Amino acid sequence: MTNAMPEPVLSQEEVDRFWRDGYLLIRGVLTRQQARHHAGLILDLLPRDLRVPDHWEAYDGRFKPFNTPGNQTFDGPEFIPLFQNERLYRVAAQLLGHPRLLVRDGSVAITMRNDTAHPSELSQDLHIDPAVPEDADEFLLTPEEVEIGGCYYFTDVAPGGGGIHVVPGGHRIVEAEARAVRRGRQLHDKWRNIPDLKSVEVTGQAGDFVLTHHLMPHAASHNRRPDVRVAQFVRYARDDQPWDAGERPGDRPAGHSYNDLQTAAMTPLGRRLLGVDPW
Ligand SMILES: O=C(O)CCC(=O)C(=O)O
Ligand SMILES: [Fe+2]
Repeated sequence: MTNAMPEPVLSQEEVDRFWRDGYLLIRGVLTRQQARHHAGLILDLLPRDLRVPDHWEAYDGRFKPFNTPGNQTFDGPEFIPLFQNERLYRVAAQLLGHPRLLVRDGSVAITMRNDTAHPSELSQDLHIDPAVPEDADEFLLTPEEVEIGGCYYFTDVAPGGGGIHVVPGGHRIVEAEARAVRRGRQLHDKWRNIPDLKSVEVTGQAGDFVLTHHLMPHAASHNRRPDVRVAQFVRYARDDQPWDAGERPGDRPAGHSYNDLQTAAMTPLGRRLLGVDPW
């Protein structure tokens, strides 16, 4: 493996659209068959007797399985392919203009039909999950700080089907607001509750990936349809990300903690993205 930029995937129009809107749907990152396989793995986490474990989150028909209490990352061997998808890596490298990336998160969500008469279609407050730790007072707003996150859809997500909501151009609104004040990272309850923005639902098909800028306000929505929505979240950071992927440099123990079954599932690219091998 070299450290050269991988072959670009997106057209210039798509690159421009991502930076303008702050999000972009990438179609067919997985085949429908691969998507169905991963939907099945995630649905199988839900116990047959529907006894939802205490350490999972469950709000408004949206179940967030936790791997172990406090740990929402699913990175067993069967999930490793989702972290090392070649096309998604190339897209993230192209957008970040940087070939040496690290991948993280790997949390999953199951959104079932929910007929609640809630006045908003959103089942969460609009928020961001930025690379910058919550106790930092300022965003750096440098290119190195930018992360690209988003979610795989493993099921078809039709309108009203619990698709993620985003605010077109919202990442630029967040940046401008944060620049205008001191302690910009601390606005709106650390950006966990962003008021007064109009969001749109991102629909898609099984195997698509919704890319989002890390300053993009977003939220989960109610699923009004019979079909379940199954998704997984991953994020790409440059290897010179100043916050060490959401933590302060040095907060994380050196080296990796993957076992042999996990590393056996990793490609050479995956080993670098997951921090097993150096870039
Ligand atoms: O499930 C979704 O569509 C979005 C979830 C989300 O943004 C979160 O849990 O932080
Ligand atoms: Fe989020």
